[in-house]
Amino acid sequence: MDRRKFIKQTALTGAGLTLPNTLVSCNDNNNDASEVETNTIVNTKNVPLVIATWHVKEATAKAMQVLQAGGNALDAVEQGCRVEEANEKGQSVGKGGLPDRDGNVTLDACIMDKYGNCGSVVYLQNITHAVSVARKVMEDTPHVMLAGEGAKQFAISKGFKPENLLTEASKVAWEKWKVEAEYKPIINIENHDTIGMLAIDKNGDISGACTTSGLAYKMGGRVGDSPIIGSGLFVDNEIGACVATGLGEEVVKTVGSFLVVELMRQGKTPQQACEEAIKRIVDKPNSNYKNFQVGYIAVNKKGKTGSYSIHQWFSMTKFQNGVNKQIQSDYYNKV
Ligand code: SD4
Repeated sequence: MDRRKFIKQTALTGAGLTLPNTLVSCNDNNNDASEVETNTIVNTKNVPLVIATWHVKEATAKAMQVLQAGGNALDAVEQGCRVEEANEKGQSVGKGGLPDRDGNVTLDACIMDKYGNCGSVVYLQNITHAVSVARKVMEDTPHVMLAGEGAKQFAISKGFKPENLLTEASKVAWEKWKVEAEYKPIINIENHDTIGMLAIDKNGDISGACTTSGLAYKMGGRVGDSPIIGSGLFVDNEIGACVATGLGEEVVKTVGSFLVVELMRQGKTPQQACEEAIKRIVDKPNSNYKNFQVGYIAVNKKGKTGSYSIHQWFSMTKFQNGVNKQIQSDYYNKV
């Protein structure tokens, strides 16, 4: 089952399905709930390291290739995310991303380096590699965030080539959706996923990136958590980093990735921090959590990782010590 269908199905039914045998159990998540982290020392045995949301082994392999060649974490996450952006079969990111209700593919992305510098693009159209445009915003402008037509013109001025991102497959899916679609945001009939990636390089420095076409069939102009620093992504090179996936509105409301990093700063392991951040969402008065998915992945300065989601079937891809594997995430809603 593709992950979009899975998220939709999980959101609607909470159904428990058979664990795909390619997945590694969440116990392999290099976490230890009883251990209080000090977070200050890089464990050189654990690095370099790459983790990413969902099953994206080609993307993590590309990022690890950069790190093994002596590249830094920033280059690694950019190159890794570009693999998914260029993948037309992935209907959540870059080229081939599912459009909004009006048929426009609009991209959100951000990137953050070891110094706490960051760059972001929102509502970017016709440019496949949104993550690289975000990096240019970070490095070549005095700003953090560029939106819409301004972001597109900036990208073109930097040599990015405009192209049509709506593939035939995504157009057909959109036209099918339109037959029954109500023109208002009903979250549990929508599909979503994204790629977020975190890396630690051989020097022990951390960077992260996140790129998405956002919610399929979203309202025109809608922007999610993915380009919002602190929500979709946060990196603190002293402590660790976190990246989010799922229903961006709920991540933004709790400033999710910043929250996870701050919880690690207070001594929680990456796993404990992800669990606490998910709990913040589900424990809200009148929380509608049974109808949406949110997942976090996190890494601390020691190279320990964690992942957690509201519903089953969220996973993380992790490349460490020569092994590139998909790890099934533990989750909250076990009823
Ligand atoms: C958004 N968080 O636009 C993104 C989409 C996503 O899994 O991550 N989907 O809300």
